[in-house]
Amino acid sequence: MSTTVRPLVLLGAGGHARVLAALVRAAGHPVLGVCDPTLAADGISRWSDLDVLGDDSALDRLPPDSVALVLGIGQLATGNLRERLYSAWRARGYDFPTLVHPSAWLAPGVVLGDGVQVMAGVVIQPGCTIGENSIINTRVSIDHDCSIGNNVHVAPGSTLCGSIVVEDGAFIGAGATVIQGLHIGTRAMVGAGVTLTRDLGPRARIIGAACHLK
Ligand code: JB2
Repeated sequence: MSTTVRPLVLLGAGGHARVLAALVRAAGHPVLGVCDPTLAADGISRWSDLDVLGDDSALDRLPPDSVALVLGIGQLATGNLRERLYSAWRARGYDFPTLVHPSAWLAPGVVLGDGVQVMAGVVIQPGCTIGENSIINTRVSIDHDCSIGNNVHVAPGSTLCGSIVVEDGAFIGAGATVIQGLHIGTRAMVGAGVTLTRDLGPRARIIGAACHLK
């Protein structure tokens, strides 16, 4: 888990970034500003009470030893922009500190990878591990001994009962419930509101409340 005293630069200025702007403010982290190509193209200089630094080329003036980055682009069931930007900026030497909202409760010993974002109201119970660049979104509950991979998004209000394995790039939709002991494969998707009662293979998708994958 990386921590930092360097000022933060937020990448992106959409819905996910707005939640993160509130998180870093609540946690008291210093923020230099936001990089966003759309705001830059529109000539907008302030967003969410932050200075707009420009598009991502503004980082040419801000080397990795002077700032750390916050990835303000979310991850939905499709698309991999978040994952691509994380890898690209890491390769250029930038850190993405772990961010935890002050209202989240994490049991002692929970392990968070670099760039993990834990939003308001989250509970993570003992024995859990969360991989790099994953989003544990608002009011998620992750019970004991779960292993969450890299680049996973657990969307708002979902519940993971204990001893679940979620592989890299998987997406758990808003309000889903996953019963204990299941395995969710790489880049699999659990739709919003689904109650999952069996394993899900790699890239498998399940949509609709309380249904099963054939
Ligand atoms: O290369 C880029 C880039 N490409 C798009 N660099 C930077 N720094 N920013 C980039 N963007 C910006 O990402 C767009 O200009 C836009 O401001 C933002 C995407 O905003 P949007 O609201 O479309 O998506 P989001 O990822 O913030 O939020 C979605 O995912 C969240 C998890 C929404 O659906 C939310 O409701 C959801 N909670």
